[in-house]
Amino acid sequence: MWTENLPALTSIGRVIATDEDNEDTVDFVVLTNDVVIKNQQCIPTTKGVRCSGDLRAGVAYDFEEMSQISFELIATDSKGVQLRKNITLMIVDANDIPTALLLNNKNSSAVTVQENTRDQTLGVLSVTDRDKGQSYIFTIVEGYSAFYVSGNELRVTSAANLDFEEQSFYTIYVNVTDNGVPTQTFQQRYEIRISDVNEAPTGLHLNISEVPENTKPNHCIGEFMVTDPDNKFTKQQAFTFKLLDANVSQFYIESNLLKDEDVGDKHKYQILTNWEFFTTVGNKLIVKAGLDYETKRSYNVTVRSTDNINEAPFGIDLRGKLSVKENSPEGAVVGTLFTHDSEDYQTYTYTILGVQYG
Ligand SMILES: [Ca+2]
Ligand SMILES: [Ca+2]
Ligand SMILES: [Ca+2]
Ligand SMILES: [Ca+2]
Repeated sequence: MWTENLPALTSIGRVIATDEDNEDTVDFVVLTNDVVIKNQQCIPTTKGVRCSGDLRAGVAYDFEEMSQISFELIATDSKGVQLRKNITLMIVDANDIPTALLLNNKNSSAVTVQENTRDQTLGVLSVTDRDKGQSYIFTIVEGYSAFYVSGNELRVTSAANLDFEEQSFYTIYVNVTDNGVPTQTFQQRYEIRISDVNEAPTGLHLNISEVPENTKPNHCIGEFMVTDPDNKFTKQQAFTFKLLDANVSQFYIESNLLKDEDVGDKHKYQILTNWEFFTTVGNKLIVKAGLDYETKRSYNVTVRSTDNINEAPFGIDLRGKLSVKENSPEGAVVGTLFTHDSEDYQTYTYTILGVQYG
C-alpha cells in the first residue's frame, strides 16, 4: 500500500534476494518507470550472499489516475540466472488540494463590474479538484466590505458604494476549503475592476444672482458651475447649456456664460388704480365704471409712469381713438399708454393721479 501524492524517489521498501553461491552478485531490474531501485548491494552470509536494493517511487502516484501499480521485479545473478516476481502496489487515496477556483467557469482573476452596482452577483464560484464528490466552503479572506460570498456566489453588497472616480479596482482573496480529511484549501486572488458610467450632473448654479442695470449688450452676467460625479477629481466632462424659459429672450448662453442681450433691467409688472372711472391694466387705459355722455363729455386723465430703474421716463402718450362711447362696459379700452424713455426694453407701471371733467 502506498499513499498518492508522495514525491518521486520516496522510499517504498527494500527488495531482497539471496543466492547460495558464495561471492555471487544479484542485479535487480524493473521494466517500468513507476518504481526505481537504488543503492543495490550484496553482502556475504554464512551460506552465499544476500543482495538488496531500495525500492522507490518513480513518480508521485495519483490515486484518481491509477489506484494500483503492477510491475515485474527481475533479479539476475552473475551467471544470468533470473528470478522474476510480479508485484502489485495498492495506492491509497489522499485528499488532494483543489487545483483551481473558477468564476463563471473561467480560470480568470479579473472581474469587471460597473460603478454604482449594488446587491448583484459578480459570478458563481466553482472548483477543480482531483477528488470527486467533495463539497466546498468559500470565504473572502482579505477584502472590502463591498464584496461578500453567499454560498457559491461572489456578490456586491446592497450597501456597496462602487465609485469609479474614487477607486477603480479592488483586490480580494477568496479561499475555498474542501471537506476531505484533512481539509485542503486553495486561495485565488481576484482583481475587481470598476468600469466607468456616465453619471448625471447633480448640481447647477450660476455664480451671480443679480445683474446691474444699464449693462452693455453681450454683458457677461455670470458663469454656470456644474457638479457632476464624473468630474469629482479630474475635469473629464464638459457641458452644454440651454435656456428653457421662452420669456427670457433678453438672455442667452455662450459656452457656460449667461449673457444679457439688452440692458439688464428687471422687468416688474404692477398695476396701481386709484380712480373711480379709469384704471390701467398693463399699458392699457381701461374704463372702470359707467360713463354718461349727458353728464360728462370728456375726461382729462393724468397718468404717472414709473419704471424700475433710476433714469426717469420723460414723456407719456395715450394712443388710440381717445374717445369712448357712453355706457361703455367696465373693461372697455380707451387707449394704449406709451412711455418715452432714454432706455429701451423697459416696462412701466401707470398710476392715475386725477380726473378733470371737461
Ligand atoms: Ca485524492
Ligand atoms: Ca480535495
Ligand atoms: Ca462616472
Ligand atoms: Ca456625467
